[in-house]
Amino acid sequence: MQIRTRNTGAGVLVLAAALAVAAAPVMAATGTFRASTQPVPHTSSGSGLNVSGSATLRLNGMSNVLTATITASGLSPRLPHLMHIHGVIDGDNDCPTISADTITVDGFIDTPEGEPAYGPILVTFSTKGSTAASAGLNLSTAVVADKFGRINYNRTFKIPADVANDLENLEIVIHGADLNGSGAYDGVESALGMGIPLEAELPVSCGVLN
Ligand SMILES: [Cu+2]
Repeated sequence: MQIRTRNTGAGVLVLAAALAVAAAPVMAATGTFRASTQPVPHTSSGSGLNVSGSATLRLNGMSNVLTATITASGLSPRLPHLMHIHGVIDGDNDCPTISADTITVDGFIDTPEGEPAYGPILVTFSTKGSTAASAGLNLSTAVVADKFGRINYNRTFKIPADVANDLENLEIVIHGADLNGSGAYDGVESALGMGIPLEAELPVSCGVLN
């Protein structure tokens, strides 16, 4: 049997479309990324450190719109908990071990000490307003745990293209522990400065997205 190819206009269109795809910028994969977050392994003790959670991020790779669902338990009740996507784009990211406790050697892995492992803030899981890294320490828009120390966060928003392209290489980090059980973030100031107590920024749960 002989198969003949006819040179139709449609063939030219298919070729043109293929070239257009090749020339387009790299698009993020549409899909679901998950992280199971585990307690950050501090050796010093305090309230609100035994935090485990689950993050499900659904990404639309066309628009870079992310629908994030994050649940966690074991958090300090009725207090705001900063949550972020951390990482170095295309870098080697992971959750910190206690060997990260190198700056203030106090048995706690604070946010700056954890950064060599999990990288800088890339996205802020705020409840309203900005979700940019620059909103990362804004306690007034952070999710607040209920009286049982649980959070159930859900928000849909656009993320930067480079973050969308590298989601499977990044981490979810949840912060904040009322170490002394005073009902507020107080006590020693964070190494981050800016008047923020260590309790407010202390990483308590971390998980690798995949
Ligand atoms: Cu963080």
